[in-house]
Amino acid sequence: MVMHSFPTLNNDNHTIALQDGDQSWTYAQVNARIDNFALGLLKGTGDLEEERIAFFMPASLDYVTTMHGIWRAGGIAVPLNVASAVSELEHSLSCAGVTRMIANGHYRVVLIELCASLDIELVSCKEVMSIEENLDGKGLPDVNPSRRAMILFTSGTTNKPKGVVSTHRTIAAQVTTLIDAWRWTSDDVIPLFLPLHHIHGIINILSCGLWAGACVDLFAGFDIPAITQKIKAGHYNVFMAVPTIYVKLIQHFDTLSAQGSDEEVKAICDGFRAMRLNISGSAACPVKLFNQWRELTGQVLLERYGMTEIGMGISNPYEGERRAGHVGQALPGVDVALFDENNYQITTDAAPGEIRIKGDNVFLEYWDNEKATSESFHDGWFCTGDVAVSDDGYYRIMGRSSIDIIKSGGYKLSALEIEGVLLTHPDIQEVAVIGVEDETWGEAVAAFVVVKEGKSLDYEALKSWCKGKMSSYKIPKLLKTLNALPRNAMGKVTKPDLKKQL
Ligand code: MLC
Ligand code: AMP
Repeated sequence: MVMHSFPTLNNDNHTIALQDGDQSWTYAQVNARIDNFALGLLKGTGDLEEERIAFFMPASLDYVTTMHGIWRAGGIAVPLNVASAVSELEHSLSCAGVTRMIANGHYRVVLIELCASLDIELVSCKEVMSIEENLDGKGLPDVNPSRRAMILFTSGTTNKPKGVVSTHRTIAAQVTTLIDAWRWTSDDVIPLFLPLHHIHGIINILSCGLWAGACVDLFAGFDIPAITQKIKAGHYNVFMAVPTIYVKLIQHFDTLSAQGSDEEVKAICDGFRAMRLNISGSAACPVKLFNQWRELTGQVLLERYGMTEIGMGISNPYEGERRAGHVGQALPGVDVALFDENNYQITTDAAPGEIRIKGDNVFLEYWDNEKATSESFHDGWFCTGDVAVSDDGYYRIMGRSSIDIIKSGGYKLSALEIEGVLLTHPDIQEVAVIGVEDETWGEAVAAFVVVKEGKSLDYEALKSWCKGKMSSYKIPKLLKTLNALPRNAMGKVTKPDLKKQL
């Protein structure tokens, strides 16, 4: 039996799976294209045997074809961040031992040198596509669900991102849990504008949508005018985003109102009002934002909590109370518990502890990093590093155990990774990076630097120096120069003291 990567992607289904601008494709069309692509990848071999194949493309038919084609041919999909500086990709590619890269057009051009230097075959989606007819899955391997399917890179408390490996079974568990919990059906239509190298876009939107037989409308980025036009027209019934997107929408409404376009604001808000579900996640949704959104649109945001390593773990209910400032309860099939520093499980309300997770939704391993994998589990529980309390059964996130992880606009950033780049600046002697509270981004990256003797540094100069050396969303939003960084008796920078200096 050939395992088709997703149940609704079959040749008899003539409903619309994907939209992109004025184009659309049925499940049958997407399915046939994926089979051809998978055959083309195999080049006559029976199974890719977990070959790591990376792809560098925005949300598109080609993205879906590539991701599922790799899965069907028995490979491991390594989706890359199209907003990365090319210099940042080398680590992921060499860490995962990538041998082939799929990219089109200008995305392909920028990778030519890098791929050549790493001995990676660089091909376009079209070049891979088999010229054989669709053989209805014939010639494709039978991929056991326990096999590795995907590697997503995530920042951590070390300065190099780690490759989170999920199996086909992990992905199926993550997807099916959400389909039930959030009542996905084939009548759903959802816009997808989030980046497609993270689970929020890949699992919660794209994969749940395709598994449920729904219609996913693709955007290369958060294109407010295009998306709000369709919201106004009542095109969507589900909307999922990070809190920053809701903040940006409210800012957009303010701008429209200031231009005298209250009617337009009302029409967009009515589009949201008519939807069956609005979800917020990937970062804390402030209570103020939760209330503002309800006042504007009548939608009670469903907040949920997740992580690259676990998919979604905790969610407010579809039916029942969605509590502001809380992420809800354990999702079905996911075990959630709080533990104190001595690894004792906390059973009383209001006592903070680290969130730990068990279940089929949990990833298999960090790629090629046994040490990090074993350190992140305790007694079979995955240790998230997030601290929460339970308020009569509803979890409330208190923060993270590490100050070196920053969540900006839903992106997880490593302070140490950013510090590592800033330290290569010729005028910087010492640097410490932290996240500071910010209304739009949740947290904004702030850099505290000590410059070399006789040198000075202004913000604009630092920002332009950073371009091309790191993804633009990692570039500090604040710069403060100090004579010395605050340190404790051991010589370690006391980052909490830096917060007080702002
Ligand atoms: C963009 N910019 C950011 C930023 N995004 N700065 C800080 N943090 C961010 N997240 C900066 C750019 O560098 C640029 O700066 C300016 O903002 C405009 O860029 P843009 O690309 O036009 O912005 P926009 O399209 O509005 O992007 C904002 C956004 C995007 C919110 C749409 O950040 C985004 O898609 N975030 C979601 C990330 C995500 O999917 N996370 C989920 C991870 S999974 P300048 O100075 O050059 O103008 C996970 C698990 C879970 O967390 O639970 O889901
Ligand atoms: P990532 O590693 O990029 O998948 O990000 C996962 C992290 O995002 C989690 O460990 C949390 O710190 C954070 N996160 C996700 N959802 C929420 C939420 N609803 N509230 C607060 N933090 C969240």
